[in-house]
Amino acid sequence: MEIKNAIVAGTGKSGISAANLLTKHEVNVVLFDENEKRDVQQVKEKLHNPELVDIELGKLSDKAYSEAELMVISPGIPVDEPFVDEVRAHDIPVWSEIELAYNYGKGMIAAITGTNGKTTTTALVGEIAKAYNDSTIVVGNIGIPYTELADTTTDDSFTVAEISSFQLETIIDFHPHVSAVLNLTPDHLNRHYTFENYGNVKKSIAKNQTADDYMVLNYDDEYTKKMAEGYAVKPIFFSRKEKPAGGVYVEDGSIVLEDKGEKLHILDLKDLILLGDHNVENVLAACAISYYMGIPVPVIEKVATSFKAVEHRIEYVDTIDGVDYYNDSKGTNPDAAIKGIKAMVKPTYLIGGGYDKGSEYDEWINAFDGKVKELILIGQTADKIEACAHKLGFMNTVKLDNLEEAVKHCHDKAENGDAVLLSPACASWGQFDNYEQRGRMFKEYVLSFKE
Ligand code: UMA
Repeated sequence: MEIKNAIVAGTGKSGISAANLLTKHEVNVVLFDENEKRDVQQVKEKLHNPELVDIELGKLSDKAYSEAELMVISPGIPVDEPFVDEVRAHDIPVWSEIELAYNYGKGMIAAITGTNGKTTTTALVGEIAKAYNDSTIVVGNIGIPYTELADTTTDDSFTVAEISSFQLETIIDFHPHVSAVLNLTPDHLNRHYTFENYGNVKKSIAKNQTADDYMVLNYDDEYTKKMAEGYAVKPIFFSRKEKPAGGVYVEDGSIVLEDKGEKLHILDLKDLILLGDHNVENVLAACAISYYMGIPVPVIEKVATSFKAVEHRIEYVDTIDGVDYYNDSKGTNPDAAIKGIKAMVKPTYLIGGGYDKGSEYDEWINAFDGKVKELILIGQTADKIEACAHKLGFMNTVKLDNLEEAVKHCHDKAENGDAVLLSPACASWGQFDNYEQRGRMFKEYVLSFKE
């Protein structure tokens, strides 16, 4: 790139990585954050070439506006912030951090978006890709900024990127070989204002794709089904319910993929460790994405059938004395916890409760569907959830002091063929720093019964 001066907006992960990538290529950077209280020293410590970076807080200087040839924007910054308008008024192009990375990256890109399941699908495709190609990076919304690793790729590399709607808003030439939109339900409407805008932003993941590229779409979702319309890209549909021609779907308990009139058997659903219909959809999408990246079917089958959930999301921990233990500490609200209990197929001891965010628990308890043998409650919300359960006629509840006691109780009571699920429907605060710590402690307590 022939750029000498750039603004990077945001001093979070994306902004720091973008500034490091630019300064590595000798671009002078004004690293800007609207938060005047940002700790400058802390930011500086993360910069690889601090001598090429001026940090500006609160407002951008006139010098920055007059000298910059480009602004790279972090995903958390709304594109209608007044300073972004001002930057545009100075004819300075605004690029997503993804766009910047794309300009330095090489090789084949798979870009995955959607409202739910992005992280699991990206992680699974990432594992499949790594098993086939050592030179694979897994980046984006999943947690490692694309700009952090883009420069390490070669023509033979695979980039597997989880891309959020925030990151898509300001892409220009970003062009994945395989894109995917997993599903679409209303989310982030405070930022995109309408569901239609949100859908259009998601759809734009394919705007630069050509007839040589693929767009993997959920056939069971009325919105994603139509997303390739008006684009040159070849749509590849996946479906859990139907058998779209030329797509990837479930037939007789297996995932099959149709290609050039031939039906390829990819894997048997019974061999998956991942649980739940939503995960079958994620695996269907991952099979399609990997296949169209050119990865052989046996590699896809081997990795997909040994893939465990992303940590803390209905994550299989172990089987002890015939009892399966699952950690769904990420189930921090009733909606997420409903997915957790729906995924269970065995009689389940369910551990719930935690910090009170003012949620209602009726729908969660109604989703138990006869599978919950006992609901073990801990934390601030224990009384509230118990009252709700009793009101709805679910009486098998027990309140305990903490997670350790809850796990011990389950271990004592559960019998061969049962499952134990931590899926609290509440935040962890009060007893833990965050859901990660809660999930790790759960696993530790479970595994202590192994000996
Ligand atoms: N800031 C401003 N003005 C604003 C808003 C923010 O100056 O109006 C500044 C803040 O003061 C802060 C910085 O911008 O210093 C933060 O930037 P950021 O919010 O973009 O955070 P990053 O640390 O760069 O993390 C981002 C993604 N965050 C968001 O999209 C909100 C991370 O996704 C992503 O993992 C990371 O880049 C690497 O690519 C997180 C997320 O919550 C997980 N994503 C949403 C989701 O999954 O639903 C989309």
